[in-house]
Amino acid sequence: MAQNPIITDQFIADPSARVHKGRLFLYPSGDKVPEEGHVFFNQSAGFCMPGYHVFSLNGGSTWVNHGWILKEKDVPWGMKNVCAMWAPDCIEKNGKYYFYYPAKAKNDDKYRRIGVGIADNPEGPFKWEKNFIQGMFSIDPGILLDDDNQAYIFVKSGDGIKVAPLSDDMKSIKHELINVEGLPAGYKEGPFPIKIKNRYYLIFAHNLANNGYTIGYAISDKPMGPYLYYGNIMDMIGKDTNHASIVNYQGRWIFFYHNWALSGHTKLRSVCAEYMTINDDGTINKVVPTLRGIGAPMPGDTIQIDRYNAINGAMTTFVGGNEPAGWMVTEAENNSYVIFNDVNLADGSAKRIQARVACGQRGGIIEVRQNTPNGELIAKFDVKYTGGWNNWKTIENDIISNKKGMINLCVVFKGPHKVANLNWLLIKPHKTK
Ligand code: FUB
Repeated sequence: MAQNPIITDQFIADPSARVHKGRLFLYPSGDKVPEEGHVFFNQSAGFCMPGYHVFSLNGGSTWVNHGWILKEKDVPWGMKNVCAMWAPDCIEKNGKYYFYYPAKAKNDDKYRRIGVGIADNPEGPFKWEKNFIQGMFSIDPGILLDDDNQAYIFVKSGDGIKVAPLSDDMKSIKHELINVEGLPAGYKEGPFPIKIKNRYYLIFAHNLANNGYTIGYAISDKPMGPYLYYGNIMDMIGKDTNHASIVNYQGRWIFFYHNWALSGHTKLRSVCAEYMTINDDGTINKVVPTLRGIGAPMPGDTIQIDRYNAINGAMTTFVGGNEPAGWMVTEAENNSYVIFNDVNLADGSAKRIQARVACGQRGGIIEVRQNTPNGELIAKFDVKYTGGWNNWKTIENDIISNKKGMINLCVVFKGPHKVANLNWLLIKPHKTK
C-alpha cells in the first residue's frame, strides 16, 4: 500500500522512521484486536500490542513488509501473553543496528522495561539481549547518535521525558536518567531526538489538557538540553494518542505519525506520512494531515486514487466486497474527476495501464488525463457492468500518450449514470526481453 495510511493490511502505530543504507525504513509498534478472553494488565491502557514488524519503501510508493522482527514470546526477559510491546526505535552505529523496545518484564512490578537487540542489517535478524537495560522503567525509547559517536536514549519515564547517555556498547546507560528541561507543562511521551545542522531537536507527543495529543518540538544546543519549546508541528488530530518521527529521505523531510482512520478505533492505529519543511532559522512549519501523503508511485505500484489531491463531483468511501481494506472513489457521476499528483513514469517505456473497478449499472468511460479534466489523454477505459458496485474486476488498456518522469493524473468519469467505483490504477512496467 502507499498513501495515507501507508499500510492497510495490519494495524501499526508509533512510527520511528530511519534511513539506513540509503533506504527508508519504518519501525512501528503493532496493534491488534485482542483475542477472546485476553486479560489486559492494569497498565495496558486498552492496547493489545504483540510485537514488531519492519517495513521499507521500495523507492516509489510501495512499502515492503520484512516480517516480524520480535514477538512477545521471544523477549528473553518478558512477561508472556500481555501484549504490552509499545513504541520502539532503531538506529545504526558503526555498521550495527540497535533496536530498542519497551515490554513488560516477568517477575517485576515496574511499569515497563526497555530491551535491546543487535543486528547486522536494518531488517534484522536481531540478537536479543538476555536482560533489559538496568536503571530504567520507561516507555517510548528514542535514540540520538551524536557526531562524536556518543548515543543518548530518551524515554518517557514518570511524568516527563528523561535522557541518559548510552554506554559505548549501547547495552546500558552511563548514568541515571535525568529530566529533559525546558519542555512545556502537561503530559508528554514519544520522544524522538534528531540533530539537524548542529541543532538538537526533540519531537514529542503532548497531551496538555488530557484532550488529545499534539506533536510538539523543542530545540537545544546540547543533546541532553535544556531545550527551548517551539510549539506544535501537528495539531490535535483526535481525542487520543499521536506519536511522531521525522526523517530526511532523498533530500526532503518526512513527518510520520499515526491515526485510526482505517479502524475507527483509537487502539487500532495506522501510520501516515507527510512532507515537512524546516525554515532557515531552524523552525519547523506545521504539518497538516492529508490523504495523499508522500511518495511517487512508479510503474508497478498501485496508485491509490482515492487518496486524492483534489476531487470534484465524486466522493470516497470504504471499499467493500472481497477487496482488501481501504477506500475507493464512488458516486462518480458524469464529468466528476479526481486529481492525484506526482506519479513517476520513469523512462516512459510503460505501454499498458490497469484499473480496478466495480460497476452495478451500465458503466461508461474512465479517462486518465494529465493535470486537469481537459488535459492530454493518457489512457481510457470502457467500463461495463461487473455484477455489482462491490464486484471487483481489473481491466486493462493501452497507454495512448506516454510521458516521462513525474506527472499529475486527472481521472475523469463520463457516462449518463454513475460510471464506476474505482479502487486503484496501476501502470504496468514494460518488460524487455
Ligand atoms: O502505542 C502505545 C503507546 O501509545 C505508545 O508507547 C505511546 O507513545 C502512545 O502512542
